Amino acid sequence: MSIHNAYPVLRSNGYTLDASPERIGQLVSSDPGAPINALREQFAAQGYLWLKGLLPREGVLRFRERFFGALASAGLLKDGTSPREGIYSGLNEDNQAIAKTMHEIVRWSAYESFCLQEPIWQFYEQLFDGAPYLHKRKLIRYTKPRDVSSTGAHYDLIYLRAGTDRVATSWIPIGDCPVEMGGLVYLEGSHIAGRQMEKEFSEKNTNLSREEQISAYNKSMSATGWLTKDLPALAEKWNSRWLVADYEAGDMVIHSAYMIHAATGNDVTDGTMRLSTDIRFQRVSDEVDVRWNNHYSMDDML
Ligand SMILES: O=C(O)CCC(=O)C(=O)O
Repeated sequence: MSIHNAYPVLRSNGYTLDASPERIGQLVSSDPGAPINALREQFAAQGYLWLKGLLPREGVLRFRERFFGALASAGLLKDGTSPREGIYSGLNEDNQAIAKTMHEIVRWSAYESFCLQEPIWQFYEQLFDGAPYLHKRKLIRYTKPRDVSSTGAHYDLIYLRAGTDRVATSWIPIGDCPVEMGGLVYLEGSHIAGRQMEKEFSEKNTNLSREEQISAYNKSMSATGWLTKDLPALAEKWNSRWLVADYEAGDMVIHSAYMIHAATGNDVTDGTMRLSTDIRFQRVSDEVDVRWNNHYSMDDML
């Protein structure tokens, strides 16, 4: 469904987003070919940039095909469908086999080179006006239709407190991701709130050990590090709107380390799975949070 006329009902972890115009809106898109100074200013003002069509679409779809192809033997895909479609089988997939393959996928050269394709690092080189560094810990996620759990509201610095705060996250849809498929949603203007919250956390945490201060799970945080799962209440609290988008393969959206974001559930009816990766860049000359110097693993506590 297009969001230009009406928003579909959007849910996140059992909460339904308020669809009033005061609480929901549309992400503003940017032309990746615009002058870099204009993009820098827009990034500083919005806390995000939705770079339409930065990547060659066919390459993104080929990577989708490779990803789901690797998980086909674990029973994830519907019989008779192609990995490029990524249609969920709806059967009991082999979760152990999936975990093993996911562990391998984050180490694939093909994945690394997807994340480091030229338009991405060249964009960051311009944005940062210096050599970019990609964190080794990279996340790739698929979401099945009707899965109730989705990413709760947070800003990324919660998990990255031991390095520079000049980190930018790239969230890349690997396939088309219309609003109802549950892509990333941003709380409008929340990079200001995120900065304020982080300041309050660090003031509260001065008496903690260094290890606790940098932990996303210290006593000032929730069990998951998320600010909340209740997206409607957060929008009320900050009198803001959740910004949503019909993402397409080839797009890349980036956000600052303070920008509050979350995901909504995948509510499509044709079984298509959402696939995306989220990866983090910074200037190579800035301090790196060493906890991100390893590949993702389920027990890395980040
Ligand atoms: O894809 C998701 O569900 C969450 C991604 C995320 O939190 C991020 O890009 O920082």
